[in-house]
Amino acid sequence: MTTVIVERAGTVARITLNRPDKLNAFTEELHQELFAALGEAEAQGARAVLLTGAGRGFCAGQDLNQRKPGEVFDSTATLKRLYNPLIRRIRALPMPVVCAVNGVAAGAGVSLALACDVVLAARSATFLQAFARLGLVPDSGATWMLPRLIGDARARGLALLAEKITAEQALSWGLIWQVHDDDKLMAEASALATRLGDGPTAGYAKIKQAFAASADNTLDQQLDLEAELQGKAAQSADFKEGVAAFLEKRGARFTGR
Ligand code: T3D
Repeated sequence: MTTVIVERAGTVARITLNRPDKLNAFTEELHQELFAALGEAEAQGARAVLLTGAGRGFCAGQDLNQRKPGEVFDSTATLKRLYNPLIRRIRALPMPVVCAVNGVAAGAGVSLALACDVVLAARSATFLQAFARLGLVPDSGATWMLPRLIGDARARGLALLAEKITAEQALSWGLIWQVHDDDKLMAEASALATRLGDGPTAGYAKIKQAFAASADNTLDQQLDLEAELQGKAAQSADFKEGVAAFLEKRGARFTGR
């Protein structure tokens, strides 16, 4: 792989987008390699994924060198073939996915970050719904995720005005989980990913399943789903360990099963 770096640290698969000179903008190759890296992480039993970008940017969305005026391309086909499967793949991963937004995230780069479960950002990072600057529509899930995370008014403002917001603003609006000083971001993100990677993996998968379903469910349906998932979680080795650790006043040693 050249546009993506995959490293394993204990239970965590760290995936770094690696086109720093172009702020890690998406090419076909980067799409293919990122998709493959996520599959590899799951196949090799990683219990958490940490996604970040090399250099000063996180991801600047579609590489616009491949959208030059006069060139033939089909954006609907590209979204259906590359972007949408990527967002679905991340959402469907059973293990927690931590995103460390190390610099600017623009266009589908924002959607990529927001598809992850826990998003941390460097204090200097920015978020830009760049689409309207180009006459495009926010994509890769942006029009679904943004109103749910920050409300309709802010989502529409970001999409229509295409103004950059800072990491602090993203945090105060509820778009992301935490902001860290630039030089601390990766240490904080790695520690968080390791904590999740050493956690009750099967239980986390059920938590993700419950949240995924909640967007379309009524409260009644969600109550039923929670009861069903809890029944399974309560049969797990990790629940037994969690209770034993509590009663013995020690830290739990989860195996993920
Ligand atoms: O057809 C379809 O596939 C539809 C799907 C669309 C999905 C999308 O994501 S559409 C949105 C595409 N992205 C953008 O519109 C963002 C474009 N980039 C920017 O607006 C700015 O670069 C940033 C705000 C992200 C960062 O600005 P700044 O000043 O910090 O950096 P810069 O100087 O503009 O960029 C640094 C380099 O990265 C520069 O290359 P150079 O001149 O040094 O060789 C720049 O051209 C390159 N770069 C940044 N973004 C892209 C890019 N190259 C290609 N594509 C990019 N998206």
